[in-house]
Amino acid sequence: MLNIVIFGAPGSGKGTQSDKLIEHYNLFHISTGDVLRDHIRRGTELGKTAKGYIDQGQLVPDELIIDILAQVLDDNKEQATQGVIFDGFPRTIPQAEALEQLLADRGTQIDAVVGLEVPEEELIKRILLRGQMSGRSDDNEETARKRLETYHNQTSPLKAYYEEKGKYRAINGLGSIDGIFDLIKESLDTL
Ligand code: B4P
Repeated sequence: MLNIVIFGAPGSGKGTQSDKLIEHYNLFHISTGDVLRDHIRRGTELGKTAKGYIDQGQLVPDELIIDILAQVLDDNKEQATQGVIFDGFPRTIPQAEALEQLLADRGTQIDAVVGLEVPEEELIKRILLRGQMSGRSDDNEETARKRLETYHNQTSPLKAYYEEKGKYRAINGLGSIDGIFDLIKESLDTL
C-alpha cells in the first residue's frame, strides 16, 4: 500500500501527474480541488462558500476542507485500502497535521511527498492556457497571481515540513509529461 501526496504550486501539473500515478500504481485519487468544483457545480451550500474563496485565489478554511477530506476517506474506505494519492491536500501546516492524525487513526501514514518544482512564469503560462479551454473561473491572470501568492505564504512551508520528516522528493516539473512521470517513478521505486 502506497500513500502519496502530490505537491506543488497551482499549475505545476499535480492533476496531470496524478492521472498517470493512479493508473500505474492502482491508487485511489482524492483531489480536494475536484471535490470542491463538484460541490460548486451541484450548487450545494459548501460549493457556494468554496466558490467565494476560490474565485479570490484564497484557500478554503482549514476546518472545512479537513472535514471534507475525512468524509471522503470514510465514504471510500474500501478503495482507500489500496493506497491513496492526495492531490492538492495538504495545503497548510494544520492540514498536514490533520492528515497525519486521520491516517494514524486508520493505521496508516504518508509514504512520500512528490514535489513538482516549476518556475513561476511557466505556472502562469500553463494556467492561462488551461483557462482558455476549461472555463475555470480561477484560471485568469489576476486570480492566478493571487493563487501563487497564497501558495508562497501558506503552502510552500510544507516543503520544509516534509523534508524534515525525510518524505519530500523534489521533481523537476519542467519538460514533457511522460518525462516528468519517469522521474516520479524512479523516485518512488526506491521506496
Ligand atoms: P486545485 O484544483 O488543486 O488547483 P491547482 O492548485 O491550480 O492545481 P491543479 O491540479 O488544478 O493544476 P495542475 O497543477 O494539475 O485547487 C483549486 C482551488 O481549490 C484552490 O486554489 C483553493 O482555493 C481550493 N482548494 C483546493 N484544495 C484545497 C485545500 N486543501 N485547502 C484549501 N483550499 C483548497 O495544472 C496543470 C496545468 O498545466 C494543466 O492545464 C496541464 O494541462 C498543464 N500541464 C501539466 N503538466 C505540464 C507539462 N509538463 N508541460 C506543460 N503543461 C503542463
